[in-house]
Amino acid sequence: MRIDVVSIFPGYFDALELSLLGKAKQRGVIDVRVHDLREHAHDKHRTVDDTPAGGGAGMVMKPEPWGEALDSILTDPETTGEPLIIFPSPAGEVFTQAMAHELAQEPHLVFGCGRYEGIDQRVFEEYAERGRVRLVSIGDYILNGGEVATIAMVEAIARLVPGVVGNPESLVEESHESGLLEYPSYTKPANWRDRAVPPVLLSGNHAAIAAWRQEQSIERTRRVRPELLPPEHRGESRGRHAAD
Ligand code: 6GU
Repeated sequence: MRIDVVSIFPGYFDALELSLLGKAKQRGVIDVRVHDLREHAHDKHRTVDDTPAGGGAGMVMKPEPWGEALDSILTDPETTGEPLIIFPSPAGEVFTQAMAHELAQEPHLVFGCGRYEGIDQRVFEEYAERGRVRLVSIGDYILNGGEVATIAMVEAIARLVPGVVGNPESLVEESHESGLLEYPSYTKPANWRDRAVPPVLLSGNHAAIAAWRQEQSIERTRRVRPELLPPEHRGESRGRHAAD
């Protein structure tokens, strides 16, 4: 999978060199290319923003650097097919695990990270007319720009690309994959500061362990995220646990 990122802060994406994603990059499973938007601003100060048309607070990103940056990716001889362009935006559709799976099927994603009060609307219109564009939010809160949202989305998407996560089984039992939150995990020692690992997990009874985990997932989801459960399963919680 190829991923291009356009940003005025390319340094944010140094984080993608670390851990599993960094190794996947080294192995060539994912090909991440980060572009500095300012390379496409040609005045003395490399200006990428200007005052909003119609007045008001803040600054808006100018369309010309965006047009040049995105065109250079789209016309790159190594770009084949039609990349999906994602603009992280608190005004977009909400990113979910289902969307991560959908986007992990794409051979080429382009993330356009806006800052300030956003990007001139004509940029979205231009690329939506010429290809595929989605505005995507990572949740109902405001970040200063699309960079951190892009890192979150790239991590969620890339770990679903075959060959990025070493043991694909570790992908299936996680929160949100089943529609439920994940059950609690324990390791050794069997007792730590007078706290015991639940005995069923040491019983060797695999059916009983699976049943306990399922029950823990449902109960945790009911307590913490009841809206994830079908309405008929949203009954009274048995009370909030200290660690939730
Ligand atoms: Cl994608 N961008 C910004 N600036 N803030 C956000 C967001 C995105 N998603 C949630 N908050």
